[in-house]
Amino acid sequence: MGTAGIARGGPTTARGPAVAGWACAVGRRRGSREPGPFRTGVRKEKWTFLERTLVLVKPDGVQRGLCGEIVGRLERKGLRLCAAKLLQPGRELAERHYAPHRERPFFPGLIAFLTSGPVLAMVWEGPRAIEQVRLVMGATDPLKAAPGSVRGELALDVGQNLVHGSDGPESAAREIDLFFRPDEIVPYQRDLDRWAQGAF
Ligand code: RTP
Ligand code: MG
Repeated sequence: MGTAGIARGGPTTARGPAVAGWACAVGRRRGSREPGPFRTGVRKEKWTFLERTLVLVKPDGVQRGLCGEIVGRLERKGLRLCAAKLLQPGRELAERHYAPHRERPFFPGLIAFLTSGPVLAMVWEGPRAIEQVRLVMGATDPLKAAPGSVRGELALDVGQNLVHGSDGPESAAREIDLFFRPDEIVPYQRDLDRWAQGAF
């Protein structure tokens, strides 16, 4: 199974793969040895799942010195960084990563751009991390992105829009597997997760 979920095997939840370490530690279902779902909030009404998502600071973001800005925004959001590496994607990796867009007219330019310089590849995790990251990134076209988002505030061009985030559980699993081996993803907990991730 993909590493968007449990790094070393385990069940897949309805929202995609659950992340074993934190879910087990914080909210295993009473009497069950299965990780997650766990309850969030003191009223214990809402069930949610930790997700993992692939984030790339694209070549324009690295060249513009915006890695720290983008990492900082995701950290301040409360998400947890669990893998990171700087690499220059080759054509094969870039084409596999953006394979769903293979037939689109912008595909050749997209591949040329993604292979043009180093990217910072990361895995971030947290409750509904896939959507949370997309919110921090903003819409694909910077003209349509919310003003406070990365793209809305820092980008001008739809092609050079600084950052990539997986768009769903299946793509997250696929993309994390493309960029990271399972043993490169580091499960750990922070005390602040209790305060930032709704698991108090
Ligand atoms: P990403 O995959 O990079 O996170 O971006 P996204 O989900 O917001 O947008 P997506 O539809 O997946 O498109 C992937 C990337 O292709 C470039 N693009 N160019 N010229 C165009 O009309 C066009 N449309 C998309 C963008 O760089 C976009 O991020
Ligand atoms: Mg996309």
